Amino acid sequence: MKEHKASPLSDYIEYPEKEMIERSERFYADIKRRHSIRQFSNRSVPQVIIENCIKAAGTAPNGANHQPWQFVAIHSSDVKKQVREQAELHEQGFYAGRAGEEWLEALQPLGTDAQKPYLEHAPWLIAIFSQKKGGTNTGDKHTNYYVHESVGIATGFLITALHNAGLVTLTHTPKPMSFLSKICARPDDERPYMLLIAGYPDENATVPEHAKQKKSLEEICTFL
Ligand code: IYR
Repeated sequence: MKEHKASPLSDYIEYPEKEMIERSERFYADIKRRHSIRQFSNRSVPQVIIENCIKAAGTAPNGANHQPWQFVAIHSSDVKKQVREQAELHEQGFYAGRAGEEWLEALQPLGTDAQKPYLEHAPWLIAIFSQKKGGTNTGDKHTNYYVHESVGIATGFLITALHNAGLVTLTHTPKPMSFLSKICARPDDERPYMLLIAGYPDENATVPEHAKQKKSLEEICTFL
């Protein structure tokens, strides 16, 4: 490697192989219980939990460590109402035909429609923005690299962290999402990436049978 400033890896933990197997099994058993939920309770969730989960997301690997993301955690009822109104407006067009027949057919087993009451009822919406320009220091205006990959991984960390904390989530990607930039007052060089809904499940929450159908290891993985 070329010369660069570095410090020793001091927080790595090596587990005995048996424990590694157990840990990998336990993690799989736990993450298997994560489901996208569309029926949320309006029970409140302390902000510190959301803060900790976003801090976890902020540790994701990313291009040149520019951390090309911004998380807007929305708790305000007024802002949530605006998001719901705008999202439903766009979704109405989507479900009325913009999606096209094939897409609507693919969504049929999920039971989704243009109504998004959870955007108002869930305690937290987290709007995730990607930054084309930036740098390791806030305010930098350098080029960012692998922005989509970086923000995607951070979003995965966030979903996992929220699940680990005991909350449920829904990834929502209304199309177009530009209204989120306006509502969240984000600058032009940031793009809305995804909207996460987070909270407790409604006591009658359901999981579509379709969503439980996971491909087997043999189907998703090849060992060479
Ligand atoms: N954004 C729409 C449609 C939708 C699209 C996909 I792909 C999904 O997996 C689920 C929904 C909506 O939220 O209803």
